[in-house]
Amino acid sequence: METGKSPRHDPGVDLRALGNTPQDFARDLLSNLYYERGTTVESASAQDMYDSLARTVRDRLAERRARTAAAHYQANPRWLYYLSAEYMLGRQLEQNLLYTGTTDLAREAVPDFDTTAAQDVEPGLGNGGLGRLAACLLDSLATMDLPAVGYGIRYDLGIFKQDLDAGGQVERPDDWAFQGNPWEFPAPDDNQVVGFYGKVTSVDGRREWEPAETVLGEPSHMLVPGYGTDTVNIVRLWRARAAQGSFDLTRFAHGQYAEAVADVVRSENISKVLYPDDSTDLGRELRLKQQYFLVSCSLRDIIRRFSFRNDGNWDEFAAKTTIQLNDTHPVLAIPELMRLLVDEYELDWDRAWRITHDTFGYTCHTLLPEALETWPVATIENLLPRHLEIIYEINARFLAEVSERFPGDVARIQRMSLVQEEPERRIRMANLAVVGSRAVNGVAALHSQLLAETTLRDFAELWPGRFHNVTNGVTPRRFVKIANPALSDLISSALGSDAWLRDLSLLQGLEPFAADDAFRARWREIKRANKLTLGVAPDFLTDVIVKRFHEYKRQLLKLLHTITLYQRIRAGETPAPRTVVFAGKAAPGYWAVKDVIRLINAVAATVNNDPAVAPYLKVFFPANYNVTLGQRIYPAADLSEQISLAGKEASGTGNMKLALNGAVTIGTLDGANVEIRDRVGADNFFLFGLDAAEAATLRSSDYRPRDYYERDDELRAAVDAIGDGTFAGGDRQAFGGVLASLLDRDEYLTLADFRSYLDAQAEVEKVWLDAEAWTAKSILNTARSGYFSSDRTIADYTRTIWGLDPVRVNP
Ligand code: Z16
Repeated sequence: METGKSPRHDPGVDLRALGNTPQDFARDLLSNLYYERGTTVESASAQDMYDSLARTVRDRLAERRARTAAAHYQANPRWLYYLSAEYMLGRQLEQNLLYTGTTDLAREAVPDFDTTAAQDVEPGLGNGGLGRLAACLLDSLATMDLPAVGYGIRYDLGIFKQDLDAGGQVERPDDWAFQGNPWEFPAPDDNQVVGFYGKVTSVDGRREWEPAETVLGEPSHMLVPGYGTDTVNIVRLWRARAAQGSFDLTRFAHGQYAEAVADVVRSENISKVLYPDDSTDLGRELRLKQQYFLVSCSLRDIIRRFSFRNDGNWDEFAAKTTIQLNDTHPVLAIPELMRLLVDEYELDWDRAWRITHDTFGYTCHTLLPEALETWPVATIENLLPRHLEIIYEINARFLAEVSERFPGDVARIQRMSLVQEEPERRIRMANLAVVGSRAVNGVAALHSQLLAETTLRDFAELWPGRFHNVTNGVTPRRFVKIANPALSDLISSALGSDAWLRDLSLLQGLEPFAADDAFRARWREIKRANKLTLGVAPDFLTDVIVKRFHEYKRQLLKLLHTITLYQRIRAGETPAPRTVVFAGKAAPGYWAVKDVIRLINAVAATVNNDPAVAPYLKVFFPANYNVTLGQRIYPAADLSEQISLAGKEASGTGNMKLALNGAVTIGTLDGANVEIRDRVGADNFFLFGLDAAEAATLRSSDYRPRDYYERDDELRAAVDAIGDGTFAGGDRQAFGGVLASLLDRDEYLTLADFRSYLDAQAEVEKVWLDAEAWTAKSILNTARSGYFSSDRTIADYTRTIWGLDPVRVNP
């Protein structure tokens, strides 16, 4: 049982009396409407009805949850704890209806189901790939009956909402739980006290940290059901609350009312807002506070859970507990566990270090140097003085080990040190993560290889056995079954069952259907219908690039191609009709790509308002790309654009969602594209561009983008159109920044890859015009992408890193 308060209490009643007849369901719905919302069917608002429906569904999961907790208590298993600053859970209602088998019951019981379901808000507690991966992994863990808890932060404000104003991005706050969150169970009694600042003193030869400030962490959890099983795990999210005594009575007594609550506000700000930067590190103190807040609350909760069945038996801790660090954001867990074991539980250093090291695994998600977190020593010293001492001690012992292995290799010691010296002293969080973990992994084969050869090379030389690859995956429940019901039905009828939803390798069985005319026609019909649902032309090729905006992802390359298509059409060519779909958010301070968004929308306005171009080209930029919008775009896509500069995208996961929905990829040899191409076959993938080695060589040479610009007429015309006011009502300054970045620096080699990309697009067009040939490739992409299920990812983690056993839940 997860809280451990009265583990063996048997209420002696069968809660499964929550029946699943239409009468049972309707009665429970009414009961929630009356007793939880205090209203009636006649006067219920859409929100009342939604909330009551959500509770009715949630109660069915809660009953499974109770049985899961009982089975876990009984088994006393080894646990996985996933620590992540981000979770992008996606909408809950449709998923939970599917997982409880109550979709039809709900449609019957709820008067206006679609309006009701439209009230569902997605908790956007993440930026992009990393947060969505966390959610997919939790889904697969539960589906595979693995005992796991996800820990995170319950931000009041999730990832900002994106509006487009005159084509530019405008951010609005995402107060996602404004109307309440019916999926969440608060557990205020399990709160934890978190310390900050203060000083460290020696007491009887021990170090004692006296924080100057304390904040409460109040948990709540959301249910994480497995598909096709009774297991329901949880994701536990911490919210900051002011500790008792934060209210300043003296100030209040002096009439300083706002000042009296200043400390309360300061404390509660810790979980106020998600930092909206994907793959760049801004280094704000509040962010470090968030990280320590997550880590401190979660570790104490983990120890509480451990103590419940294994109290005081520290030598069992690492056998019963494995903690996975999702990027460096939760890496303070390493010095924090050391502090708890050494200072609070009084273990000696060596024993504490063995336990700590054996407990942690670290997943790295990047190769970009600017994404690797470092914190100024001064910031850590001020906020977490005892942790800095511990980091220094870890470093001293670690560097002694390096010196012994590589005597006199000063440069190596400087590179590997947890402390960077220049230009200011900073703590390197990735180095700390590697030193303090039993296992380190990258997220795609190429990424893991490049990590070991470049970013983490010194560490891979020292400890080759510590380095692993675990290629990312996505849940087929959300991204095929829920997102694309018609295609899912077709797949199930072709395969004779829906067993593929729990064993995605079964999609292989679709291969023969690639040669079946009737099946191909049906496949095309579904794609067509999905395009209508998205609101794009059903007979145009739907060409999609949907992801966070980043220069390395090269949305600009797609735009240069789009401009070239426009110019060709203006010159009288008649290419195959296509809709180019761009979607994604830019970090609010990332002006280089905010300009790209503005430029895309300026091109869209020009293209979409030109009647001569209308039969051949449209540009569509739906605002606010999130999980919900993704679920509408993937099923409608024909062509998946994965065009990052090789060696920059760690994995990508949109590439997998699109391939599973029958989109054919055009891409570079980057991230998981490499593995997608290996599996679907080179004939069913449009490859272009420099590979990672070539890109690295060109970047380190004297690369001159202007040479490419001058030598290629179409490239020059496209670039010139950005600078000559074509898309800005004649204003030549409007996109000057974009123009200069391309011609003067072109950090991500967009111009170098342009011609190769256009050649590959010509190949795309040729195949597209042969509808049967295209459909066969589309089917084979789905049939051969079963490997990219997050169930396979979890199987890999379980085998190579976690060593977990499933715990079956009794019916
Ligand atoms: C993120 O979403 C990713 C990396 C990172 O350092 C920080 C954030 Cl917030 C992404 C990678 O860019 C992407 O390639 C990968 O597929 C994803 O993490 C999941 O591993």
